[in-house]
Amino acid sequence: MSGNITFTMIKPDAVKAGHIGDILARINNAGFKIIAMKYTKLSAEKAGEFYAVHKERPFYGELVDFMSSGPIVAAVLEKDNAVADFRKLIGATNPAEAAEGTIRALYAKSIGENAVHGADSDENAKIEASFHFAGTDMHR
Ligand code: 3AN
Repeated sequence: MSGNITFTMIKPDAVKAGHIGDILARINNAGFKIIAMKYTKLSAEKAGEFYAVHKERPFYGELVDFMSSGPIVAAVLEKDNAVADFRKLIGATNPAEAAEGTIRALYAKSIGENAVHGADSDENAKIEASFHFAGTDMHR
């Protein structure tokens, strides 16, 4: 394997606003290789399962409703230092705090509807990638 992987989703707000192409271009230009990708929609049940770690947080219900409100793009990305570099590319969770030029600064509306997801550790990247993709769907 030539690098680490991370897992991303382009969230319903950014899909609805027509930003799929722009966001994928930024991901490619930052040196990430797409090794799996699909246009899909999460059921409330699947969204709840994906975000189960946040079950006790006050925004869990809102997060599940939002993430199942419309189609998303799910993808697995490969690059050296993928997890940290991708979180740098997307910027802080709250777009008001996201550095200039980051994907969230450019495309996110709010802390809840924040355009993209990025895995927060190598371990979670693997878990999240296999939540959405079979090993045979990943192509290096
Ligand atoms: P990140 O996605 O930057 O890792 P987390 O793991 O703290 O951020 O939160 C996961 C997701 O939960 C965020 N992407 C965001 O959509 C949502 N979220 C986080 N904090 C809030 C909040 N205060 N209100 C509403 N939604 C939130």
